[in-house]
Amino acid sequence: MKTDSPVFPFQQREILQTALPVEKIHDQGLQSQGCLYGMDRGLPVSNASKFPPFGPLPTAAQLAWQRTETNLFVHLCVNTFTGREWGEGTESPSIFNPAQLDCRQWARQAREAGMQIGILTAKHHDGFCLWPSATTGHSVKSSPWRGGHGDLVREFVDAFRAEGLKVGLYLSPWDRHERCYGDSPRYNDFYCAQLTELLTNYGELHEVWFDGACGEGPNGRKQEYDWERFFGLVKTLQPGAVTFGDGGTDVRWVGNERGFAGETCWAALDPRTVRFPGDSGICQANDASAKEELKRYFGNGDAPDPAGREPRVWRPAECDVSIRPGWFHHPEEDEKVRSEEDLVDLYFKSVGRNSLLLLNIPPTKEGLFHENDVAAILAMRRELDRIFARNLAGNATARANNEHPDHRAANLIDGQADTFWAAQEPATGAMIELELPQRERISVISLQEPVQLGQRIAAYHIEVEEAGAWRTIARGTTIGHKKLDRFHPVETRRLRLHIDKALSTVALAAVGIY
Ligand code: FUL
Repeated sequence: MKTDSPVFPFQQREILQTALPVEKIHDQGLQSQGCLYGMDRGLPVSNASKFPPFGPLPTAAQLAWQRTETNLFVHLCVNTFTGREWGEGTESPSIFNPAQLDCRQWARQAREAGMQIGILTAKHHDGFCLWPSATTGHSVKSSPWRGGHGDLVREFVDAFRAEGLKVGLYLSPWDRHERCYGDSPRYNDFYCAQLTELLTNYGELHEVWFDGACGEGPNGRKQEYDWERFFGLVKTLQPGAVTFGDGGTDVRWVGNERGFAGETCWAALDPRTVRFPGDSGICQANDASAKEELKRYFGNGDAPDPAGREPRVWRPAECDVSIRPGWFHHPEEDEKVRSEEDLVDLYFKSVGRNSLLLLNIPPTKEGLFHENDVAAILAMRRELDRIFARNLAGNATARANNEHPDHRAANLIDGQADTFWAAQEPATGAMIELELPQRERISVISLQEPVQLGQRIAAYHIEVEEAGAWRTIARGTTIGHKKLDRFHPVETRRLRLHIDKALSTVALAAVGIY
């Protein structure tokens, strides 16, 4: 696969060309939300001044977000009571009554499963609001739940924070209930008023999720979203939150809802591919193959251009996926919950491919997580804890064939996320040898780049010594925040990591051996 240039053939790129020219995006300062070059950004970097960053860099919020690794999505709305996946917008609020709702149950299970951010659908496409919004009567205040005095967003954020978790909110731009939808300026005002309520009344948010889905047919109401205004509101009112949208601005969709990133996964993206921040181009790409191409592209991202000619922004991929076939709870799917093995596999294909796993668990009509879902996430966590229980690299010695005097190979195994090994400039290839005190059986290797200085590794392979000979056990392309390689267990004492290609001087933060 081509990884050093955009994966689009030129003509398809033309179709998806930006409505706002890229210079305009720069002028409007939007690019600076995700891709400043420079070190003065509050990022944790040791000896930063002595080692040059490369390409676009994460903001502090993007870096903190990526380090959360596994997060929880919660889909609840009128669909939970109608059995649908997309509501029509005509549902009566009187059907919404999750009588035993207990957000503390969700939060406790999420914490036990190792999740760090909980994201709730405050409003899905049907327009029903889980908080008593002043903008509409189509909300919990018109429902029998808590006698019409409830605020589910409030209960959610309080419960998650009480369990030590962070929170995020999803507010669907597509609204099938609201009558002014399609009257673009009016609906944009309406949407911004809802967004402002969520951004100002519920304390600190860590992620705001803008869903790109829109099922309006050819005769539907055509709404022109004011994305710039939406993203601007978040930046002003919740500067510590990342914004998720198909193409960004801070976090991009991975291009599928099956929970995996591309094997090659750059955190960077060419901002011209998305017509403007928040717009995937998918709605506009009417040719099916162009849509598929775009989705694949989101899984891979774009390599930074060492010559600096191609514009790139830092927009790591998020893998959103449901634990069941649907996003909402349907009792007939209670036996179709993903298995522990499947969830662990998703972890390796999302977190283990420089992405992040956002796993959806839909509460039942009663307002509780179903026991099958709870059992599955707890089993997943137990298995991950078992796999990663002991990092054998902690007792190893590390030697590199090329070592920067300030960034020694020993930094790879010191257990510190912010220290790193680097080669003497300008080496774009290098080799590290790790020696364990005795032979060990191993089946997983974890690699991490110091992404606060950019993402640069493009190809590597790992060898183990067996009976005096070296055998390749894994090969990969990108690493980024984290790359996990799983292989048939081998017994060895010595391993070699060859960085075969990097776009700038090689640097690596950590090696884990399990
Ligand atoms: C999609 C939506 O249409 C689904 O209902 C769900 O919310 C998923 C996370 O995003 O675009």
